[in-house]
Amino acid sequence: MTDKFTTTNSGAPVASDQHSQTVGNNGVTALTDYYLVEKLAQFNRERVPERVVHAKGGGAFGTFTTTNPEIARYTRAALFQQGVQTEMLARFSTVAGESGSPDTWRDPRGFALKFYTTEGNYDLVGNNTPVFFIRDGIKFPDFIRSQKRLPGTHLRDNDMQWDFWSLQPESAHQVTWLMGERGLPNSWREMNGYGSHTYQWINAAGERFWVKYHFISQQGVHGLTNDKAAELAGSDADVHIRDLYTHIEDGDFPRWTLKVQVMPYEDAKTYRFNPFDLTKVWPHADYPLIEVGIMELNRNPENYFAQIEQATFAPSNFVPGIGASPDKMLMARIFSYADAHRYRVGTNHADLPVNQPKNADAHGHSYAKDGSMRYSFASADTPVYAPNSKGGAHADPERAGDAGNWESDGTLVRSAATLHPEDDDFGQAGTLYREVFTEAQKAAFLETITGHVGGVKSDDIRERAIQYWTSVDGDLGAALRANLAPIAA
Ligand code: HDE
Repeated sequence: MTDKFTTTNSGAPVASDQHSQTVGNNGVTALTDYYLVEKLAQFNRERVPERVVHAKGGGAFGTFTTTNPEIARYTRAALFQQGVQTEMLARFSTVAGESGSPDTWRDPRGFALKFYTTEGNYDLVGNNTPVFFIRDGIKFPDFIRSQKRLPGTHLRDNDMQWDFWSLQPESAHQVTWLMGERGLPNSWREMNGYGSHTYQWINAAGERFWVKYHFISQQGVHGLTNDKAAELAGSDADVHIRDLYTHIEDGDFPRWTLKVQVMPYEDAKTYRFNPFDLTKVWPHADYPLIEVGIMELNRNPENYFAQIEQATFAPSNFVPGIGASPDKMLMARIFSYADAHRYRVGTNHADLPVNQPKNADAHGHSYAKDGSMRYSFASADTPVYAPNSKGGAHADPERAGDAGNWESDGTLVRSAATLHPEDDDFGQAGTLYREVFTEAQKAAFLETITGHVGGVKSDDIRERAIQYWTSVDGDLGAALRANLAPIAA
């Protein structure tokens, strides 16, 4: 027997973990057996609601080190100054599957990063693809529901997915990424990460730039075949969680090189397509990649629930020198994530150790107080209001920087107007298929979409899906139609 003794949640010694307290062992159980009650009640409350998207995932801690002195030209953000090393947390995830679903379902992968910087936490919540399915956040609930389960049967459904996608042609670029090898990464270590949105950087002189983030895997980018992914979904549903954990355990730390594309502020006004359109990439020929530094994951979580399940990442967590852009999707996310966290984890989610800022400023200098489960607090003589004459913390526009301010005018509209010559839905999807995919990847791609569209029962939706791919590339659409002819017959 060890010299460690079981206690109740309130620290009192426990008489037994094996036997409830009963009258003469005849089954009449005494309610005074407080430990029995506590143990069963606690068990009923062990779960917080899973994430409504990205429920299945895993992650690790690590560091980000800025190596390029040139980056200070574009941003004053402390973490992007040369030589600065910042502790961080990364969480990788699938999108549509519930928290018990297989790691190897075809899906984009979440690539969520939290940097514990000296100026507060900076969260960059991206995916392993540089674009997204929609360009207006108002459609997000609809999009996600079309990828999940039918209300009646509770089954996922290809008709629902292709009905939505074929009626939302803006999805074509992302669906082309999804049906290619990025949709089935071999492991989280072997995939790139992207901020996806255009963000704003502001340097020490107050000059603004637009940027896009690329985290390039130093392990390469490798995908699974449909067959291998299906096999693993059955034989090892947690293969990606296991892969990341064991590589870090073995000291084989995965690394990514962060590179950015930088667009001068004024270029956005005349660029040939909307540079804030989340369904578009910026051709590297227009804005080449500039190396920033190295991300390394080198420490596993000690407790999955406390440090990964309760981790809360929010695109609204900016730091001085980094801000938003006029991207409708980013705007919607700025509201949605912190709202999700207050609901899912609790009012004081940011007070949990994994989410708490590490910079000295943060402790006792926020005027947030009380609320459910709060346990950190400022000293009794710290004022709880501002302004005050008691030496309490005060706001400072210079420290905060004026990130997020940019010139904007025009009337309030509800519109998807295409204001730039190349604001279209299929162009970049066709370029990706024709110019980036190898011949082998094109063949695998046709096989995948044949299988996926082949699973559509409705002739009308299947025809729309064939039209969708024909709009991406005529030859691809013709080959798909030929493959599906037996079904249509
Ligand atoms: Fe998310 N997304 N999202 N998303 N998302 C969430 O926040 C949302 C979008 C992404 O590992 C939720 O904590 C809206 C794009 C990741 O904890 C929720 C819109 C991109 C994660 C939410 C989007 C993402 C989430 C669900 C359309 C890539 C997991 C639970 C405007 C650039 C983060 C939660 C983690 C999670 C809202 C679209 C990536 C519901 C409203 C685009 C990686 O708040």
